Amino acid sequence: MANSINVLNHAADNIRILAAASVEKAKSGHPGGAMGGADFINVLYSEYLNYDPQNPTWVGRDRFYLDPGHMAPMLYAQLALIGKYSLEELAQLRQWGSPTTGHPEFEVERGVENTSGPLGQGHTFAVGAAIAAKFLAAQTGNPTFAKETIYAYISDGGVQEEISQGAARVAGVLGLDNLIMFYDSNDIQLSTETAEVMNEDTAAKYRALGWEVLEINGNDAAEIRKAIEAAKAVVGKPTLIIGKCIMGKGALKADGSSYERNCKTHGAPLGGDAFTNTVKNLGGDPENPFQIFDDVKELYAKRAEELKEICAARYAEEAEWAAANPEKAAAQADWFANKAPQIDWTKVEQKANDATRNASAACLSALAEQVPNMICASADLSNSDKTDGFLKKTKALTKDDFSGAFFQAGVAELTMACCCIGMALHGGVIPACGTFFVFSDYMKPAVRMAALMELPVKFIWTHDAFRVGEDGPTHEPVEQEAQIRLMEKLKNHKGHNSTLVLRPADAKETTEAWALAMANTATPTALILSRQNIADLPEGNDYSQAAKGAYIVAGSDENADVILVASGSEVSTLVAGAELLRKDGIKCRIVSVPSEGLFRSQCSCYQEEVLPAGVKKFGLTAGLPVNLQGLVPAHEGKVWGLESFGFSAPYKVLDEKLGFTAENVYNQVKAML
Ligand SMILES: Cc1ncc(C[n+]2csc(CCOP(=O)(O)OP(=O)(O)O)c2C)c(N)n1
Ligand SMILES: [Mg+2]
Repeated sequence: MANSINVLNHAADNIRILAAASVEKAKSGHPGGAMGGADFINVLYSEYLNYDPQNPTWVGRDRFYLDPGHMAPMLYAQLALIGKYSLEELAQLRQWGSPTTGHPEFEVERGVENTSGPLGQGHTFAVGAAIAAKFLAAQTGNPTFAKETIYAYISDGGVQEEISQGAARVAGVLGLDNLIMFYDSNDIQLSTETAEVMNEDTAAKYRALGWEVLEINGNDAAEIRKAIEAAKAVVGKPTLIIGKCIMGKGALKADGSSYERNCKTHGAPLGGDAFTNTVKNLGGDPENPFQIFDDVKELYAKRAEELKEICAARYAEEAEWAAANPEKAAAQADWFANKAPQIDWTKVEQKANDATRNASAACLSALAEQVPNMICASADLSNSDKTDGFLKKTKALTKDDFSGAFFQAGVAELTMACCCIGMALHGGVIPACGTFFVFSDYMKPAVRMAALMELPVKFIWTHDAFRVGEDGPTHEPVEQEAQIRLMEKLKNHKGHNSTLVLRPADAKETTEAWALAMANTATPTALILSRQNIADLPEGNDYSQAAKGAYIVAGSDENADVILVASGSEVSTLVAGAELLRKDGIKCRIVSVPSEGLFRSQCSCYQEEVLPAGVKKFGLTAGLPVNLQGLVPAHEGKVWGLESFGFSAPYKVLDEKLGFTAENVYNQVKAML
């Protein structure tokens, strides 16, 4: 029997009270939006969201992504109603050591699939999760994935963020009918009313992008219910439910007048008498606001019973599928356990003196054949960033066919990165995405989130230096490597480098880099690859040492007079420079450093062995000199790098003009010794 609207309204008021009370207690946070959205989240959790309270990581669960992470008090209050957070924990909102942090990232065990601090990314993660569910349904045949619904919650800020264009385009073009997004359209944002900055017809915009759009009163439980029913029945399109919501619903000021629709409730406690009046108005006890009403307990106890039946039926279907497909079921279990896939790298054959982007294509080709749960994406550059190595062995995901494994993201780097993060959040999928290195700038906010959340997304960045040449300075990365290497220096909460950044020196080292990337299930990995061909490192080079982050290249001299240090294509320039130096009797050691972060994670004895203190050093980098200054201290030598933006010219001319030649290595080292 359907729940009475009175009980649903009472439960929504309960959420409003708990959200406002936790912000009040914390003396910090965002009550207004949370109070307005309470009706939607309550109808969703009490009647529609399918999850297993006893098994929060159930692979086939529905998922709820909250784009406006500032509304976390609403989510925590809702999760308290289903027993995932205690009332004491709500009272500890935003405090040191408390699980009720501001803008929580993800905590699946406690029911938080994700909330986004940076507005706009969160609902794009949901798009990625919806892609993952469709892909897994096609790959495994497990009927559970086809029954999964991804719910996203977006607010005015998320709609205004540019990424919403990319997210909506992708969801529309792929016909993600497993995605239902609720837009909390409350006409208010942080510092203004929404009308001051936005006069678009949002419904028409989403319709034009291929969405079903429903417009309702977002504080009316019956309308919310009807809209979710209608959305679930839509085939071939994602659905946007635009709910007109009242910011701070039920809030009263200290003088008893309405405190609804007021920007001030966006990001500050209601405060003193306003809080007291509001709680009373909502039927709570201002002295003791952290309570769950008895009828609300009953509502959720009833839902828990329903969920037992729903889950039992779904588990039975899954078991039947697993019995008929034991190998796929075993593989699926490994995928969701985030196990590194077994890969036969001997299948990868590298051509001599190849560009590392081509070497990456050879690796991707093997991965497409050997890793069935990998999705590779490109932002419309697959033939340049060489993710086409993967594409050639599979096909693109399309609206009617998710049996491929290539995601054509269109020219939308941030959207692509966030979709990949969403796939990783969903679980079961290993996402990778490629574009030009200079456009990593468009992706940085997502890389940061992947790093913070410890998600093993692979970022493939090619055209790694000024050797893009004729395309000119806009296309030539200079400071990008320094930027991304900061993420190697930044530790995650487990104490590990938050991102693994690898810039391999030649084709064979690229295979090692990809092997490290695929073995790294703990953090994102960035691969920085060359456009131009690179001479192979000397015969006999032990590439397995790349796993140590830096190592002595084959052919280095004993008792070196100078140590030459670089990553990527500059290593081969050092090798050529060393040939000239040796003619003068100068003994050279060459060190390839695909990852300083990884090298700094080795024991100090190894670091000292490779780069002993007191020996002269020369570093060569096509990026900012800071890339190598941690390895080449000023008192021991110098770093030759780029000090300015690049220039437009054929790359061989640029090499000459900018000093990336064997002759310049010779001259610089001679001047130093
Ligand atoms: C990328 C990004 N920019 C800015 C902010 C800061 N911020 C948080 S909420 C908000 C306003 C959001 O308004 P809306 O989404 O309508 O939420 P409401 O006020 O309705 O709760 C802003 C600017 C942010 N979290 N993320
Ligand atoms: Mg708003």
